[in-house]
Amino acid sequence: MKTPITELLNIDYPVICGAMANVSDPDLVAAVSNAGGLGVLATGTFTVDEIKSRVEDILTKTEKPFAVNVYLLSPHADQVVDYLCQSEVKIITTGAGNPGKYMDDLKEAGIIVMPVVASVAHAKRMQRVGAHAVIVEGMEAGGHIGQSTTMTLLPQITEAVDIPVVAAGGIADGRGMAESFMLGATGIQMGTRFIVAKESNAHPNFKKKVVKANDIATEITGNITGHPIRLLRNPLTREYLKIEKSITSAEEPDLSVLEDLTKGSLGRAVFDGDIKTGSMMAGQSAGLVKEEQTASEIIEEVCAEAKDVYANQAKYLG
Ligand code: TUI
Repeated sequence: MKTPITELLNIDYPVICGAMANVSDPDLVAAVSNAGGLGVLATGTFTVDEIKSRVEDILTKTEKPFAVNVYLLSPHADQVVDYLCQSEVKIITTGAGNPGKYMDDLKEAGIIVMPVVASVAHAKRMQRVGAHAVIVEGMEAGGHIGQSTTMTLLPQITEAVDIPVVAAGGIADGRGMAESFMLGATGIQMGTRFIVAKESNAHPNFKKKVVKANDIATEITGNITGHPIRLLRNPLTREYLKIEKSITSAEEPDLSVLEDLTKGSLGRAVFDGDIKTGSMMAGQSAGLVKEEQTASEIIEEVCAEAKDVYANQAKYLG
């Protein structure tokens, strides 16, 4: 497939695997890139050394283009960007903030920058400061989210900017891909579907929960913190939401109880398979994910289905 996104990134399919904390490690990144999509390393709050060793690992596993995500709420974000500017990494995505102050350095280093945006204003600002493309993420996505849905936000942003747009949030199959293209995107980013990729190191218990999830399996926690997070419902989210509700009306809410509850919870879900007290970040599209497949099978199936859907549905509009 050839689109402005495949041309920009020099990849075969306009499919990006969203950076998922602890899940998007070198094996998954390389598998997605080797399959012709774009693998993206999640770096969360990793130090530069932790990122460097992973980048070196990826370079031994693929010669195809891959990206590194910069989590802008990380205390190490400044050092991470400094490192990336003098590394072999040629593409980055950013999340959970505004990468504006880094743009000059990144562009000078010849790096392709694709910020994740969750509003029209942010998308326009990113175009103005020189982003090569934007990834528009609706609140159907897993993890840290904005407020608008993909279906409403995407056409407003494709109308507002001239740079290529990638759609994210709520997409897990070819129907979502076809819909995204109809709304003006020329690439898609999926996370949840890749949690269950064979090459993903998510614990089998976590993968099983994704496959079993239905349409109402996720919750949004953390509104009180200003950083809402979508994840699969379990005893942890029930307890979190109970506490959140009880302290929401407090004049000076004590967030430390919530911090204690979630400390280490991401690792408990992904590495230990603790589906009761672990944070299983996943999007609403979990209800669409049916089975474990290789990254290559996922990418080829989604692209083939998108073409099929288009061929079959377009006749009603013609
Ligand atoms: O970054 C994400 N999702 C994430 S990052 C993450 S790592 C984590 N680990 C442990 C605990 C908590 C988080 C988990 N999920 N998605 C990209 C994204 N960015 N979604 C929304 C945004 C966003 C939101 C507001 C981007 C910019 C923004 O504001 C910019 C501005 O200037 O207003």
